[in-house]
Amino acid sequence: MANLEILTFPDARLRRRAEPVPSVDNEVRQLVDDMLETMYAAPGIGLAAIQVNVPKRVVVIDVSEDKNDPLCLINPEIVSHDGVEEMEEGCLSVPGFYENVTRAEHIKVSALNRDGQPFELETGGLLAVCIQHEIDHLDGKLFVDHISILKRQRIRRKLEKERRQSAAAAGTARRKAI
Ligand code: QAP
Ligand code: CO
Repeated sequence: MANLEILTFPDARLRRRAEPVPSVDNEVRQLVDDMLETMYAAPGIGLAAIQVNVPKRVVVIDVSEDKNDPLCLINPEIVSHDGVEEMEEGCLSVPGFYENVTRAEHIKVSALNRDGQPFELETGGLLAVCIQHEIDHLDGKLFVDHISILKRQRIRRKLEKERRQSAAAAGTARRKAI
């Protein structure tokens, strides 16, 4: 198991389209386990492989209260959807920022599980929102693409500034250590 590094907006690698998984082998299962460990450690409720710099169509989610109900979706597809719902979303790749996003209220999704078996899931509420958010990641989309350009720019500038400051602090720490 490994706690993987999570890419943060506006990293260009988050904008790639992830490739379908041709077969669910041990390497994919290892990735799923590492992603679950990374998500639980963060802590978060959902993570897509592209966020840990692996451009494959793999998603892990756990919206349970006790964090004991992991869900793995490989090559997920929305089969049908209905209704409209607005919910406040965050993202491990956009740390510290939360905005309202409008999405489908109910969805039916098909995917492969960790054993490579196909399944379908009909759901609503937070789980439905989370699945849509994670499938967006697989197509290089982030929740900030659903908000105004002004808000998105504000978030991008703040995260770029934080990144510069932490890079500068790391440089100082390194020079002190030498
Ligand atoms: C996606 O997001 C999601 O800013 C999963 O500082 C979120 O797990 C879908 C997190 C909400 C629907 C609703 C975010 C952790 C976790 C942060 C997450 C942060 C620490 C986000
Ligand atoms: Co996200």
